[in-house]
Amino acid sequence: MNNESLHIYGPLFSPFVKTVILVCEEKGLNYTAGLTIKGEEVPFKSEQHLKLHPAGKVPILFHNDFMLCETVAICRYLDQVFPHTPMQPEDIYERALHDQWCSLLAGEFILPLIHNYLLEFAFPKGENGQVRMDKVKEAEPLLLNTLTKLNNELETGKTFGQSIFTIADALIIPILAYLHGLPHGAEHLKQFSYLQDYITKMLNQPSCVKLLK
Ligand SMILES: N[C@@H](CCC(=O)N[C@@H](CS)C(=O)NCC(=O)O)C(=O)O
Repeated sequence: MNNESLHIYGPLFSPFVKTVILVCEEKGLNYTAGLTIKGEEVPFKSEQHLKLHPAGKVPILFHNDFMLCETVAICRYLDQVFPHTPMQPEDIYERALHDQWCSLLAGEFILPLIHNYLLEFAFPKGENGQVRMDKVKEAEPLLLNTLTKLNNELETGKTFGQSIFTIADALIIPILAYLHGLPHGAEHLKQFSYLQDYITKMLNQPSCVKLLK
């Protein structure tokens, strides 16, 4: 991709931005990332940002003159345009199930974990910047429910952590790495042996070592 330009708009701490970066890393692409567009700062939720994403979210991909929103759409696009190092199964049924899990992760599982649990640790809103443990407690049932579902899916051995590192892996590992790095989250993860093994395996993947460790 000699004269091509590939830029990911969004803050580097965002798990969804990290997903797109992992895809670029896996494919060995040259890319830039951050809250800039064409070298100019564009603040999160600024008028300019809100004009670009219909729901005012990140990431947004800029590939030459083409712009694309929504993490899963971006990852599929990158996998199609840069097909070396494929990140989706070839078999039609396996691919359909992979698509299903990408939708489930992006639409159902990741956001509740961020909004109800992780954001309280990342940006504590209690007195003197303390984590509000009552809010954390409230979020725990949903956290445990989500982790149980992921652990059960891992037990089937069909979806995540297969012979190729997939878009589904790139979607879930940033959020699991955040949880794993948080003493409170790591404690919960101890009950889920398949998830623990999966996290250990994924965090040894070179792109994850570079971005998530
Ligand atoms: N549906 C979006 C979700 C992305 C998302 O929620 N990103 C967060 C940052 S991690 C965001 O932009 N939050 C701002 C907001 O919810 O208004 C996608 O899959 O790309």
